[in-house]
Amino acid sequence: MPGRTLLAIAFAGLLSVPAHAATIQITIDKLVYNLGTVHAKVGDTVEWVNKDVFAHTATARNGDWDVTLPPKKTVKLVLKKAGTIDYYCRFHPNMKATLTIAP
Ligand SMILES: [Cu+2]
Repeated sequence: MPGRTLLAIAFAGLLSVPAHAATIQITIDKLVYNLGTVHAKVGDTVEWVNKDVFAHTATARNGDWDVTLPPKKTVKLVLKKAGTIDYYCRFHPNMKATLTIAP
């Protein structure tokens, strides 16, 4: 019977990874991130949709990532590290938001 138990654990592990990963969409319209605070988990994907006609960035204050968002484009980032990340736009420092990433 131990063989069967091991198999069950392995199978559950395979299933749990994709089932928990989510894609979170954050839209930028008229110099504003539409979601101020977003709760995510390690492994989730954040997708920034830039609806403006100029470029923005999503720049983590702690230096973990710096994503450039060209005009009218969507850019994805897979979250790899847990933490509370305040981020902003390097071109428009008034644009600010927070991502809390659970392990
Ligand atoms: Cu900007």
